[in-house]
Amino acid sequence: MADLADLWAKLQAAKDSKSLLKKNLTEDLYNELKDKKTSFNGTLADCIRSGCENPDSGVGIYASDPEGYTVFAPVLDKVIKDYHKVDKLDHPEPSFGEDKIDFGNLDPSGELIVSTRVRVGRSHDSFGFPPVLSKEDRVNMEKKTLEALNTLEGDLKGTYYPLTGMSKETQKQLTEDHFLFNDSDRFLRAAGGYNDWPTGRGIFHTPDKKFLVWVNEEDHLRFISMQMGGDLQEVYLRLVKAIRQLEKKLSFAKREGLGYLTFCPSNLGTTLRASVHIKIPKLSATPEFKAFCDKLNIQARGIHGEHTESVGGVYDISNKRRLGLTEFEAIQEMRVGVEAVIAEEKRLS
Ligand code: ADP
Ligand code: CIR
Repeated sequence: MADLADLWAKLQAAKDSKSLLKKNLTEDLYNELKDKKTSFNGTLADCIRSGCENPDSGVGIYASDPEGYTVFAPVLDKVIKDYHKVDKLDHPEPSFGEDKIDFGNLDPSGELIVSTRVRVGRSHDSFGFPPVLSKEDRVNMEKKTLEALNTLEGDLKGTYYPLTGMSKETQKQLTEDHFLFNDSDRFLRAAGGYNDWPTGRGIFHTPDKKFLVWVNEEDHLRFISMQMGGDLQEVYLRLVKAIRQLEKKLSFAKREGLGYLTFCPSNLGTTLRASVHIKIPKLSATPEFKAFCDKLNIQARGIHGEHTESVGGVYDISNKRRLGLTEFEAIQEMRVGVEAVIAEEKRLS
């Protein structure tokens, strides 16, 4: 694996790189940080490897471990402010607003919304992120996660399916059906995200697959609530209930002003992405589609995840902001955005 000096040379040679790493890691900062190490043995090389090896990165930097957000703060804070478009890192305390929710089903007639999903990422504060983990760490982390998941009850009770031993066909089917992750992201690969694959990775889900947990994908944990149709309230409340139960059993990495810590600085804060798969052939065909979404702080993706294409006019529409607002505000921003998308699609039809 390339050492830090080689990575830095590659970054300097990448004159056309538009990444936030390239923009924010100045020579002075590089010199200030190059010999630093976290207590998890995380280094600057662990943080910047992906961005140096992939000059076409958008962000280009990950945190080596939860403490990396402190030790490498001189560069990470700049990237975080830049990515999330905030001047100050003063993310509020979590507030899910369960008692204030009144949004119900966003598409009661079921004409446009195919399915609804809300996810958050969480990290164990006692483990590093992928670049500093050993195979043994991954196995221990999986064990600790499972002990907590196995305490879930009622409609959250489920079964864990490790990737080790799962047939390729099952993995493919679960991925196509939008339930499972795979190892196909070259940015994450370069960051060490697939080291020791598939050890320690797996998926926990309820029999109806409405509550799922991704174990050791990009983040230590991704909690996911999803179902067919547009009942955002039911999906969100199920996720909040799961978070409430699991935070009693596990201690999650969190930092004042940054919220919950994730491997990629783009996911920090609430870590919440609430999305619908929605049929919008008319609106998506207009030249103003992107501007329409930007104005509402929502983002359109293809239906097989980030960087994929739309199929048949169906898009993944989600909240864009995750840092600097509460969970309740993020879900409301998504709701308002999706309602506006539905109204516009109907107007154009
Ligand atoms: P995330 O970072 O939120 O996990 P991705 O864009 O990588 O997002 O998507 C992960 C998976 O979740 C993909 O298979 C995607 O198709 C699926 N997904 C996202 N939103 C929805 C939704 N509203 N309904 C069904 N599947 C969804
Ligand atoms: C990049 O920098 O482009 C990759 N490391 C992926 C960043 C992922 N997050 C994002 O754009 N939301």
